[in-house]
Amino acid sequence: MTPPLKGLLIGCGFFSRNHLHAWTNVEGAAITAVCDLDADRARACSEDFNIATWHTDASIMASGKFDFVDICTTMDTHEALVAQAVSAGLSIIVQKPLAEDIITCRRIEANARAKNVRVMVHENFRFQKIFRRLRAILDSGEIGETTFASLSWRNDIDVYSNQPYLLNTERFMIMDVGIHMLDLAQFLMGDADTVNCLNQSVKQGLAGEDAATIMLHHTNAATTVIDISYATIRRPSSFPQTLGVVEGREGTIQILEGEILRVHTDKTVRDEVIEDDKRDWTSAPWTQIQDSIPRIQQHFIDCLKSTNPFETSVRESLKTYALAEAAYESAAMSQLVNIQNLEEDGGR
Ligand code: NAD
Ligand code: 89V
Repeated sequence: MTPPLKGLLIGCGFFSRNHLHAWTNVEGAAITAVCDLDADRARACSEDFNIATWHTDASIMASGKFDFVDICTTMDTHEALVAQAVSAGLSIIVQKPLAEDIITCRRIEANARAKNVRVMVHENFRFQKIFRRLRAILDSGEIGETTFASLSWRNDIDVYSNQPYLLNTERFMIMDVGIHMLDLAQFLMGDADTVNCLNQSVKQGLAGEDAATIMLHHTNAATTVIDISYATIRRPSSFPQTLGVVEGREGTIQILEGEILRVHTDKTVRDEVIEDDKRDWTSAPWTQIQDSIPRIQQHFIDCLKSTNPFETSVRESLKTYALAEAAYESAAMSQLVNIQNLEEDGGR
């Protein structure tokens, strides 16, 4: 029996507890130490999750005690932490957003590639059960070639109490939520090449946009419309559900509240209710997001062991961050933007 891969978790803040719970569900790996600049946070995670050691200096990555690192810090810290992990030769899973702009994302990717270190972005929306099932229905051909999709995230959850940094993030909604939708759009509909985007700042006092409407043209001529808002008053709130539709030449799949896929063909319609894994540590309203974390973390470990490519490798993710960059460019210039060259070294 091969021993489990040993992991270091860096960043013991709000979302880290979901990572740590999820690592207890992952086969073939274990978190053997945690690290946070804040000793109280590091110690609390170590004690609460029965993890032997805790640290306050990320240079412990170079101790030779770990096989991988799980970076659960905010995007402003990712380039430095990934660089330290690359230098230590550790495989890396790093939380979204990878970085605040495409130039930094490209630098992170190029540095890891140059040293042949494997890096995956923890982008978990595509690992939600409802989207794994939706992808499987598309793969079955039941609704034919896709032509249109809409992905909608509209609620007014108080995201700011748990994630206060979002109040002061200048590139807010597209980098925090839009990045999930842009990855989902590519996961479901394929690569995109042009972007049209309108941003809005609805809630008073935020540094960045809290609503955006993005239209993608996919290379197979399909269109995706993404609409996101943290300023939408609806009761009950639909948080954290992504709602919408995928249309094909032979049918339609609606993504409905209550994690329901409604599959229409010319002659039939059926509902599929997607149940979460009923883990004892997940709880409303975060269940749908929490439920995806063991799945993405297991994918990371399985790919490390099998050398199969990560679905959300840092290289693949450059497409997503190029679309996000293009969305900001489009909103600033009020025009359509082609992402050509944006994801490549030396691009804009
Ligand atoms: P947070 O600010 O609550 O926690 C981050 C922690 O990292 C802090 O405790 C900080 O002290 C620590 N840290 C920062 N730099 C460090 C360093 N160099 N060495 C050691 N520790 C360091 O942040 P959070 O809300 O937990 O979010 C972390 C990331 O997770 C964000 O990028 C966020 O977008 C993402 N997130 C993802 C999901 C999801 O996967 N669906 C949900 C929520 C948040
Ligand atoms: O899930 C996330 O990435 C969080 C949220 C979108 C809920 O704000 O940052």
